[in-house]
Amino acid sequence: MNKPILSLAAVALLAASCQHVAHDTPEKLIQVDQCGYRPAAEKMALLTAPGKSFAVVDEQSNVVYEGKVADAQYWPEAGDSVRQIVFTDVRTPGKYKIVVDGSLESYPFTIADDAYADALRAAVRALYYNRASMAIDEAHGGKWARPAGHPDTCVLIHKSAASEARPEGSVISSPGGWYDAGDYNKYIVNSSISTYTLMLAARLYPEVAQALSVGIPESGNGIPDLVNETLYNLRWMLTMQDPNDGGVYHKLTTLSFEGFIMPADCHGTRYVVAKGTAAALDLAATAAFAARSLPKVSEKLVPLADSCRNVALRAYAWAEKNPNVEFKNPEDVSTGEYGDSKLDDEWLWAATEMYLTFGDDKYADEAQKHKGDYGVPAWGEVGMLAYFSMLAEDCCLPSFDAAAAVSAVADSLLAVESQSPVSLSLAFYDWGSNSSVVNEAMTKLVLASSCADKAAALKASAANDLHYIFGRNAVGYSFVTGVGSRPPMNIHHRPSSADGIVEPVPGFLAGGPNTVVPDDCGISTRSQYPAAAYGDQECSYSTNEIAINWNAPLVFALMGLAK
Ligand code: 9MR
Repeated sequence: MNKPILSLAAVALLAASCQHVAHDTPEKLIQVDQCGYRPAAEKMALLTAPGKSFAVVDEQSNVVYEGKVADAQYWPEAGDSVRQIVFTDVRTPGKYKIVVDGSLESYPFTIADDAYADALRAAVRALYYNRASMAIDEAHGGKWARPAGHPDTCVLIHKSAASEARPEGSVISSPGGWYDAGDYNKYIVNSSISTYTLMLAARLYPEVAQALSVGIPESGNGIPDLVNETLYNLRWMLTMQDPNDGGVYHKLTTLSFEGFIMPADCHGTRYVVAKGTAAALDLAATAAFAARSLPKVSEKLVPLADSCRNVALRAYAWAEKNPNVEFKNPEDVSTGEYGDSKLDDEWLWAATEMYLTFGDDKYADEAQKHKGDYGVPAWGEVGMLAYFSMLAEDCCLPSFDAAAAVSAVADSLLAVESQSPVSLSLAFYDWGSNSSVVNEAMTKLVLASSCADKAAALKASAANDLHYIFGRNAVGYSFVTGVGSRPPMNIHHRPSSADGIVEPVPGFLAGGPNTVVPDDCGISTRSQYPAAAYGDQECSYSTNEIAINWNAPLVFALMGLAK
């Protein structure tokens, strides 16, 4: 049985042998959360080599705890055997390592109340670094400062988006917003879930948002930085509505992806491309949520909230007239598609937000038509967001039971986790699998904030999601740039590639392991096991890109677990 050892003297022999072993890719052998653990939390690391006993050692090489390594269990998704190292009883804040059998040493980790504070700040700052149309100055960007690119004040109407009032080739202005990902384009569908997720975090965790100082140009203006950063994207989103008919362009993009050059060096013509129902509904939902949330943040935001009300009403009305306009890339456009042929979830989300903001029964009736079982959120799976908003408003649409809907999903996640040898609720490694992990955390945390008797278990499970993200995974990486001892160094992100700086722009969550495109770097050298199929290579757009909709739920999870 594991037992704490109080104030043991330094074990010189142990420390000496640790040094001997430390360099031999310990990350492959002991997988620990390289960011940290909160003092009262459950604490576990994984050992992928044989081992019998372990010690937790502080910075002075004092052994503070000793225990037995658990029996090996097979982790099918990783094709490997893992042994749990449980050290929950170590609660004293400090910096530690785990040493197995006196000869294997883990990366250092902290135990601290604010174990995730730096990661949270970095994850929000990453969005700032991805701002289009403005320079990142040195005062706020440090060594990642760069000149402005993509002013987007002269954007052409693509032929797929032409209308009588705005014929093909006419010019509109649509500046600002975040670059979507490692590419420089801006997509409404993906922006919507990202923006909503961050606004919901500010709404559910106001104290955390208030205390979070991010160091962006707007800092100190009386509005929480998280909201300031989010508004940079929201304001752009509003410009994607055609004021003539309320329709919403699906994306703002070059015809094909730009090269790996800096924003200021990009001069390709930018277009807004085809209006679509998913874009209209997603913008309506996001704007409706903003309309009722922003005035609660600050009176200064009332005018913006009013604009959001108008945009939401008109976008939703356009969708009512055009209920099934599916977006597909036009022949001459090859950038990200974010295509979706199943819009029940978008209807449910939009109708719910509209009802919660405007109170008109017609929206509740529409939501009723799209009631269903929706899973963990993703850019093309937004039904769950309707239930999140019902919970956040502490009210329900007639005949909806949001708590039951979210509980059903959360319970199934907890069931998967309880059977997992690595305490992980992720069952499927899709493109952006790391975002599935943090969206699972978000689902658990939203429920935790409205369901007191399940809160502890849900938060413990969400903490396991973060432990996975920060190193307790099959490849031993902390998946967030700049965080931990072994973060990704070669993300698929144009500025990180072209800026001549060794370290990538910090705070970005890499997409994570999957087997969807095994050959994006040529002949695959990646594992055939999904949980291990990750490559820290710039060419690996399917495992090592970054994206705003992946950082947003990371921010949410870090905020939800901050207290
Ligand atoms: O995140 C998207 C993923 O779910 C899709 O499977 C993939 C292929 O369509 O596209 C991903 O989104 C990319 C987008 O299309 C363009 N910008 C980069 C995004 C992240 O890779």
